[in-house]
Amino acid sequence: METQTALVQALSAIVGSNGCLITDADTAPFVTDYRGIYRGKSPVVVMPATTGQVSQVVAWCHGHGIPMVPQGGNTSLMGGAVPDDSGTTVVISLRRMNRVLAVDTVNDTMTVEAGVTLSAARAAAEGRKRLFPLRIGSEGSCQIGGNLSTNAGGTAVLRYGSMRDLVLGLEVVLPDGRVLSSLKGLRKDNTGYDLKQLFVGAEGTLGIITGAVLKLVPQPRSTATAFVAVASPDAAVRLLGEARTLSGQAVTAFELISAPALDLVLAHHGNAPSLLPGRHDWMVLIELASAGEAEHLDAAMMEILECGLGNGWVADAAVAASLADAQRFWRIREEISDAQGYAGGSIKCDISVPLSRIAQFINKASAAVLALEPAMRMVIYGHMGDGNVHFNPLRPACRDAGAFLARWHMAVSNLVDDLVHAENGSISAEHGIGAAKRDSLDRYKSQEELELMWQVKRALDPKNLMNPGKLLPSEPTFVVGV
Ligand code: 2HG
Ligand code: ZN
Repeated sequence: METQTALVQALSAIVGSNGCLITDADTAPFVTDYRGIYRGKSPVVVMPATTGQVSQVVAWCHGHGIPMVPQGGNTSLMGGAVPDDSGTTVVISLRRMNRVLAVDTVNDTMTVEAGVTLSAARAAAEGRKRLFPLRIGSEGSCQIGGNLSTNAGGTAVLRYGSMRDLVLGLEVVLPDGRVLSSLKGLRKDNTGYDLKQLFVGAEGTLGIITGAVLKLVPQPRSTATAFVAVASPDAAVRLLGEARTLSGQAVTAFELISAPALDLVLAHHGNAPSLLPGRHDWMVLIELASAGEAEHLDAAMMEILECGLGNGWVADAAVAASLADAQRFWRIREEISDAQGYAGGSIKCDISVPLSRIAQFINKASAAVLALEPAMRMVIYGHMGDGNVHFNPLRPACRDAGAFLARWHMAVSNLVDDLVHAENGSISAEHGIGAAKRDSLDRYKSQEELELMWQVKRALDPKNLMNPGKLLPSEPTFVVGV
C-alpha cells in the first residue's frame, strides 16, 4: 500500500493539487452517506476534470492495487457511493465533470458529462424546449453518472421509463483505465451485445461512467394534477386502469400515499392541514400530461374521477387549479422521504411486484408486519403505477429509533423481502443494492444469476478494485461451466 503522501503526489500530478482533497474536514462529505448511516474513510478524494484524467487516475490505482469508489452526488439511500472504514479506498468524485456538451433538437438527444446534476440536465433540455423526463426528489444534487449507475427511476417511469430506457450512448472508464466510448445517439443499433447496458445499474462495480447521450422528449404543453382519496390500494389499481383507458398515454405519474406517510409531512409542517378534508387511509397523486389543449386534459381528469366516484374507488379529490396548486401537491409527495428521516427509524423496503399483485402484496405484508409490532406506522408510498412502492414501516411514536431499528430492522426487511420474492417481485425496485442489501441478494438471486454476475465482474475487474463490497454478495465458491 502506497503511503498517503505518495498516493496524493501521484494523483495530484494527474488532476492538479486543487483536484485532491485530503484533510478529514474536506473529505467528510464524501465518506459519509446521505443518511449518515455509512461512515467510511478515504486517504484522498480525487476530482478529475476530464475523461482522460479519470482514465489516468484509474490506471494508476489499478497498477498499485488501490480500491476505488466512484461518486456522483452522494445521494444513495443504500450506502452505494461511500468507501468502507479501512481507509484504503480512493473516492473518485465526478463533480468537476459537469458540462452539458451538446443538445441536438433534431435527434432529440443530449450529450453530457457524468457530473452534470439532474436539475442542470433538465434545465439544459428545457432551454431548448425539450424535456429530459427523469424526475426524482434529489435532482438538485444527484448526478447523471449516479442516476445511470443506479438505474434511477422516480415519479415519471410510468410514462418515460427509468435511466436504462433513457440512455442511448455511454462513455465508461474500465477498471484498468481503458476508455470504452460509445457516445452515439442511435435509437437503432443491432451490432451485437448492448455493452452500455452492462454499466447501467452496475453501481460503479464494473467501471466509471464519464459521459452519456440521453434521450429527450417533447415538452408537454399541458398537465392536469389531482390529489385523490381512494378506498384502498386495490381501488387505486382499478382507478389507474381506467385512467389509462380514458386518457390514452397521458398518465405520467400515479403515486400512492398512505395516511401515516402524509401525517409525517404534515407534522413536519406544524400539523398543517391536509389537501383534503377528513382523514383518508389511502391517497393517490395523479398527473396527466399531453401535447394537447389543457381543456381536453382537464376533461379527461374529470372523467377519470367521476368514473372512480361512480365505482366507489374514489372518496374525495382535489384538482389543481393552477401550477402553484400542482407544485403544492407535489411538494407534499416529494417531502415524504426526508420527513421519515426527521421522524427517525423507518425500515426502507423499496420493492416492486407486478401491478396485478401490488394491492394484495400491500395488504398481506402490512398484516404480517403489524403482527410483529402492532404500533408500527405503515409508511407506504411511491410509484404504484410501476408496481413499485416504498414499504417503510416506521417506529411507533413512543419508541426510541435506535432500539427500534436494532430490534426490527433485519426481521422486518427479511419478512417483507420474502413476501416480495413469493410474488415474483424485486427487493430493490429503484434504489439499488449498495452496501445495504448486498447480503440479501444471496437469498433471492439464483445460483446461476449470482455466478454469472461474478463472471462478468471477474472479466472486467479481476482485481476487485472497483467499488468493492457493493452490490455483489461475497464471491460464490461454486463455479459453473468449468
Ligand atoms: C422517493 O420516491 C424516493 O421519494 C425515496 O425514492 C424513497 O426515502 C425513500 O424510501
Ligand atoms: Zn422512489
